[in-house]
Amino acid sequence: MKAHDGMYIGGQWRPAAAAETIAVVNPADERIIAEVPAGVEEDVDAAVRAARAALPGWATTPPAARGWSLRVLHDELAARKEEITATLVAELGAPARFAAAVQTAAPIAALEAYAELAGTHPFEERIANSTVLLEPVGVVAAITPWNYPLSMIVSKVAPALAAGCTLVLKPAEDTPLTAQLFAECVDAAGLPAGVLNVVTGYGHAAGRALAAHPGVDHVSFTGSTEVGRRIGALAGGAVKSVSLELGGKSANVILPGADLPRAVAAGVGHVMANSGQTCYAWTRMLVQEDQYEEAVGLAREALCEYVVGDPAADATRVGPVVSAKQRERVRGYIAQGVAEGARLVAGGTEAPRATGYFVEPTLFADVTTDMTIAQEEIFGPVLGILRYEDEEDAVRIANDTVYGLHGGVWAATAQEAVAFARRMDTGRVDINGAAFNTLAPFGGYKQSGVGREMGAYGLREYLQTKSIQL
Ligand code: TXE
Repeated sequence: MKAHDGMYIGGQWRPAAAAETIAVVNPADERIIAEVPAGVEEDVDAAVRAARAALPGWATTPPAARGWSLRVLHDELAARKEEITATLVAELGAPARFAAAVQTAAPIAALEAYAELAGTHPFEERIANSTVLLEPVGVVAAITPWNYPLSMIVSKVAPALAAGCTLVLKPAEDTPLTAQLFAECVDAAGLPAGVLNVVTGYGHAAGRALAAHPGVDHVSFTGSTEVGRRIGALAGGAVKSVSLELGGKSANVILPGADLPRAVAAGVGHVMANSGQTCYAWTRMLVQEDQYEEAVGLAREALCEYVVGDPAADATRVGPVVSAKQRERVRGYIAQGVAEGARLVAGGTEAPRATGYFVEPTLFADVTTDMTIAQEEIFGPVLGILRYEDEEDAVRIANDTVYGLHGGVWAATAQEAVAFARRMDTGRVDINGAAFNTLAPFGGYKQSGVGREMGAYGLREYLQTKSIQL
């Protein structure tokens, strides 16, 4: 696959400072498809300088004009959507249909929404004798993960640019090609040099150097809670602001009276999407004990639809996980689930294909909150079903993890479901399969993170507040 051997800095592809490269592997066949440069401190420093140099001009560009630039960027991405999808299939192993609809079309639509928001968001308000100005926070470090490469880039770059910030993006080492394509689109859209810079590289080198760089004013990170904690500490020490979107262990609570077959099927689909590599996936399904075995049977049936296969094939619903490291991690959790006494209803540790990082879609019943698989993020196609006695018990179980990113509630009436949702310690809840709203705030309670993404709340992360008294 086509890849750049340099970094996109100051509106140009510049030679990387070091010779080391990172091999990009297609997780479906384990073949190396490209090499990208492994960025070092020198690359990061050059990128931060370019972002700083571009900041005064971009910050003072009228918001509507920034929105117009984002719209041009949107058009560039939309014109290359097939290429983006093919790249996502190749470097992530995302099934083609899912890659087109969810991994490509959805973030391109989100970008358009941000273009609109740049022109309409109030960057100034009056409070009694004060004028309150919302000003760009400055140079942003965006560190993104591999599971939704374009979505994660858009969810940081678009609001930051709309707010008037400039950025350095460090994409995940597993999926750098989508980020390079994104930089090409930024370039083609004619955005001012330096407003977006891309440094590919490893987290422990380029990522760490970027998060620690004194020329960065705000760090926006999505990834593991472990790394998020480190970045939070670094940012705190330097008194710079930070947004952290971390792991999840979300509960899908099915209350008696809900449409059980629909709720179970949707719950299974939520976890199997993107081969289970979704931070907000409903990985714990909670079912009342009287309906428990029926739900387990329905889930087993629903799982049959999630056939593992070549991600490039149209019919494939579950592709490989992103890397050998992730496959071993997921298999380790499955083995631990069995060892701790959960009932393996479907799937397991056996590889469904000889080549590629595939994991069998797996279903556990008799999962209890003390088990590792009920507490830790597995990040693979693995669903656990837990039993509850009554509503109090369901609330207790739903809230019994260190995470609080998302959740689902299914009930006979929306009113009943909303009453339950109010008691959940989580940042976002979908009732009875409600549609995903890209304008609604997304982010975590507890150890799922700090700050919000999406819509006006996402934009707010990149603004700082000044009040002028008259
Ligand atoms: O994440 P990392 P990994 C979870 C999920 C997964 C686990 C491990 O449970 O199984 O994390 O995945 C960069 N300073 N999520 O190892 O390491 C790294 O280069 C600065 C949930 O891939 O957190 C990449 O760009 N940056 C999650 C990004 O951080 C560093 C999505 C994420 O990588 C760094 C992905 C450092 N010291 C994984 N170390 C979600 N919330 O959606 C790494 N990075």
